[in-house]
Amino acid sequence: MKASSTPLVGVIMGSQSDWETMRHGCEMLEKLGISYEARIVSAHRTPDRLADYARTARKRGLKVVIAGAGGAAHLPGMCAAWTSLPVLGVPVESRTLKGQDSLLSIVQMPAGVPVGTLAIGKAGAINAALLAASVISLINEQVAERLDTFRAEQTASVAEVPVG
Ligand code: RP5
Repeated sequence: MKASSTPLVGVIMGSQSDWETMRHGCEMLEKLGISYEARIVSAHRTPDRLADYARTARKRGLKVVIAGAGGAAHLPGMCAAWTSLPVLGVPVESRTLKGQDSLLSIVQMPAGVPVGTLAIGKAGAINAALLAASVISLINEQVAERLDTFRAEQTASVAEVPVG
């Protein structure tokens, strides 16, 4: 799925170190059969790469961008500055402040350029993929069906009585 020539979702992250978190979102996209690409794009270390990526994203057929970053996490906001596609931000858990810095950096966008912000860490990465699937389900019936199946299976998997 990752190597698809026409990815629907772009998953970008500020550093290789973010992959441990972001891979969970990519796994969910794979589970839902949604084509995606994963790239390291840093707002401060590779600013030109970010500008190129975000400015061409819509033209290349992407429908949603998921951007994960930690610390002074300006990647999602800067990405949203360059594209009007939906941008979903995943705050990566940082060593020193446990991702609270990432969360506040991403969530507090001034009015006018939105970033849909998810939870810190793995849950946020997975939910970003599910939210991207919801967006794509508006124009893709197969994805809508897979999403409904996922939700039904998840519901069925919850035991009524705790064990142990
Ligand atoms: C951010 O700095 C990245 O998104 C990453 O979460 C954080 C630390 O990056 P490394 O120093 O591990 O490359 O840009």
